[in-house]
Amino acid sequence: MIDERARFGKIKTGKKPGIQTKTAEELYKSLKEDVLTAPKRVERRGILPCAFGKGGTCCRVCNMGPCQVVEGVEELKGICGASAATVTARNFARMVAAGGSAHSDHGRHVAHIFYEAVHGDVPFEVRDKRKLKVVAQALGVDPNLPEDEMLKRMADSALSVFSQQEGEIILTHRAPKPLLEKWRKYGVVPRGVDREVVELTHRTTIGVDQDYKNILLGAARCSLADGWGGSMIATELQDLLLGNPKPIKAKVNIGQGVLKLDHVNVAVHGHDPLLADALVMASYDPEIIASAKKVGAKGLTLCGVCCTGNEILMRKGIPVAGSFIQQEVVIATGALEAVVVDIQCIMQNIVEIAKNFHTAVITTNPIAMMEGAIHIPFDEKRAIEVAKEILRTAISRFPQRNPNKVTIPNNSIDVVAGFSHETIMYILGGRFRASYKPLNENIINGKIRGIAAIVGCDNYRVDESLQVELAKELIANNVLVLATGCSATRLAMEGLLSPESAELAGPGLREVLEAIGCPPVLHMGSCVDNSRILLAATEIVHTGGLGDDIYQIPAAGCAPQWMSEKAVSIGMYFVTSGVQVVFGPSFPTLGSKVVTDFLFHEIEKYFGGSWRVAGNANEFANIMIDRIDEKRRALGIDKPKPRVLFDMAMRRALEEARYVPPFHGLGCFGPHVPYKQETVEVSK
Ligand code: BF8
Repeated sequence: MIDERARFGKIKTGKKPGIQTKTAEELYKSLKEDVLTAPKRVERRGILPCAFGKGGTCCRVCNMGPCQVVEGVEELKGICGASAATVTARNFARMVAAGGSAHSDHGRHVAHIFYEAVHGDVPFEVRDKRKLKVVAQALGVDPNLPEDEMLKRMADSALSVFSQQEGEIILTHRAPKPLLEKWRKYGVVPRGVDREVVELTHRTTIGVDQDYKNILLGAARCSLADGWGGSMIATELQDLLLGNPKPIKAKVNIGQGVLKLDHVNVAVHGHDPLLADALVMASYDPEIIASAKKVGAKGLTLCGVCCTGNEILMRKGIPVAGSFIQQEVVIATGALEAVVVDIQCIMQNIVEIAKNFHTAVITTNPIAMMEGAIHIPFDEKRAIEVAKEILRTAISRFPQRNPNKVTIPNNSIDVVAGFSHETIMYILGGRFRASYKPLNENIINGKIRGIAAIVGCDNYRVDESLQVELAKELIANNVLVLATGCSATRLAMEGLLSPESAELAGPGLREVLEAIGCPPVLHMGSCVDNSRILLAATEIVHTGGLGDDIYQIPAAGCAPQWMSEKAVSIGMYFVTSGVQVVFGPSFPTLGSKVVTDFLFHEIEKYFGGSWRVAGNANEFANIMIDRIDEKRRALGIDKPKPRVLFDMAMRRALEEARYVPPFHGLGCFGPHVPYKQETVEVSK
């Protein structure tokens, strides 16, 4: 049995599955005993999910099954003779296809709006002119064309990437040359994501591709169409339309100021920042503010949940009330007039929770509707009008709010978010020599041991302190942490996104961070924004001194609480781009040693990256720091650094001492002026 499987056997799914932060425990109490919440459902179902489903060996692609397959037992192959390796590879590939399609359908939507914006059909315009030429070049458009012409060609190019039938999608040419050559050698340079997803879904149906390696290489190709295609287009065009994030001070977690007792409170939840942006614009409208006042409120307050939250936090400084596992508890405050949802990660149960209060659940996308919700379709041509209609619906609920049912704990915390890959250049290089050179230099001289990305979801079945313990252990060992998605929100709630938490860093990292007033965990955005990390890694390679390919950088990535198929696609495009990715506490192919061996070991010979699984913070940290050290050795920059070993007492101390730092501003950046509720109040 391979080591990872042995380790999996010992993995616990969490000390107290379903029990979350004090905020959540407190707020769930406001619900009647018989209301079923997600944590209660975890408790009532028991801890362990089906082992066949979990390990990837349940085949349900035809109606002779479902077949539960056991590796190495001839009688327990599928009825059709499918081996555990084939079944597991198929299931894994289908997760990649589904996850990649979610990011990329989002990206296509953004590309459509970009197209309409440059043709003057929607009330959005290109706000980030500085980035424009870079993205034009990346899309194969001459940046010296007159701006109008350039924009139109960019819009055509971006849209055509999705449906490209043959040849290499142009954005893959941003990757370091040696990496692109490897992709070419193994035939995984992607065509458009539409083709890759359809092909991968086809080849994993009954009786098509039955060679597990071939299926997994197909998954690699599909994942690249997401990371270097659909997701990258989403990020780049959102930056052009909404502005490239820069460090911004804001609040995270449920608390006064995030939700306001005397305001109409509206949460935006999902992944589409364009809808959220329209809501922000509409919230300034004097007519909307007057309507709120008419029903007895002092104003209107917006907050975010999940990745929509991350997007508006990064660009507007609008607070994030919660991550994925807090979507129910935000409603359980009783203080929300509406939760406005778009696509992805919206739990059906929120409608049931909302029924206990006056809260309206408003769906906005025709592909993501919910029984029991109000549907107000977001037509981007009438973006502001629709946004106002949504806000008016929320306002109309305010008089129904029951003050006795409202609990707003005071748990919000100040954070600094908004670290795009371009911003990192300015932060580390300073305004006058914007470059990754200082970052590379500090990695080479050993002050920064390496870089770790903590990305992806949180999960009701996993002890939520895992990410936090891991981040603290990494930064104590001089590893700079990049975070996206709900992981970033979780780390934010623990104070790790403040410059003052540099105190928790090892001496080398701390010295670098304190010189520039930078937090030890850099919030790089939502899940599609993991493409920023690909570009940051590429920039590090191009800057020099750390090898000529991504796999050589002293870096590792992880998703310690992954739950969505999107995380599998993200992990796969990082592995195929040369990064070691650690998932936990489970991995979806552990039912097949053959497939797991390929993904954990053999694939490294192809692309330089590989998968791992870990069960607790210490295992994650060990794997990631070992990888970083191995890369330092290979580069010949492995000056010995004492390793801080965390014993149980230190771990307990970390858990007990929730770090709530004072906030002193943003070092060299000074406070960036955030959009906030204050703005709403000003326009009385
Ligand atoms: O795309 S991190 S729970 S919200 S899937 Fe979902 Fe996971 Fe959160 Fe954003 Ni990403």
